[in-house]
Amino acid sequence: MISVAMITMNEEAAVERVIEDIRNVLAGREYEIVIVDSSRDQTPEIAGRLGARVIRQFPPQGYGRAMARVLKESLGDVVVTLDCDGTYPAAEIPRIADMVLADECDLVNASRLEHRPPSMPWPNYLANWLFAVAGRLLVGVKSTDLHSGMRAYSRELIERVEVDPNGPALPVELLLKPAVVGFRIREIFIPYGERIGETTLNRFDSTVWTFRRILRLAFTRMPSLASQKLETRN
Ligand SMILES: Nc1nc2c(ncn2[C@@H]2O[C@H](COP(=O)(O)OP(=O)(O)OP(=O)(O)O)[C@@H](O)[C@H]2O)c(=O)[nH]1
Ligand SMILES: [Mg+2]
Repeated sequence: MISVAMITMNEEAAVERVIEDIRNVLAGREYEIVIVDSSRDQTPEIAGRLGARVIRQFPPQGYGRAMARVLKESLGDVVVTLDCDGTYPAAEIPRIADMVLADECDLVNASRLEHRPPSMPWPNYLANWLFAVAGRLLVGVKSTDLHSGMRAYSRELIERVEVDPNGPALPVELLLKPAVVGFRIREIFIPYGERIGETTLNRFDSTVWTFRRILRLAFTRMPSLASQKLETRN
């Protein structure tokens, strides 16, 4: 089964379109849509009416705690995440889910940064570029987009990799940490659209936390997946 996992905070202008796109593209497949919602508006009611399983997290506890929760609540063999704001192409969900289901890899990162998307302001683009270079030089992971919100994760990865849900920039850790311990990462390029509704991104906090997470991974020794598996067998 495919889980499509989203977190939402006041996305009532976008949620209906996003869920309908997901339902259309996954028609005929076995799937669930799981949402952790921290909205004050009608987002949870609309999502529930359209068949999503909605878990309320209120008052809001931040992106990281909501994302960590929705990953834990998802039941699928593969879990696909995307923002609920119309920026990510639902049409790519089957492709990245199938890459994991076919065991081609454990994580697919859908990168927005083959070129600068017109919808991404220059400062964000340059910051993302800098983060990618830092990830490459400091952690040794070759990715063009550490902050993509569109990923497919295998069930095994979600169950084995522990992340720190406190603070912004969790997508950075959700990509780099699995790579460091030895999970197989693949990257594809996707188009990135204009956002419907208001952003929650705080550029300053996000930048500080991106580097904090990169440096933590660069300077902490982590047991590899192979040795962890050996330990569980012994
Ligand atoms: N449940 C919950 N969802 C959140 C919280 N903060 C953000 N979100 C959701 O997380 C997703 C990503 O947030 P965005 O505001 O799109 O941030 P972004 O993608 O970095 O910024 P944009 O490029 O402007 O889209 C959206 O679906 C938000 O509704 C939170 O504290 N709780
Ligand atoms: Mg977004």
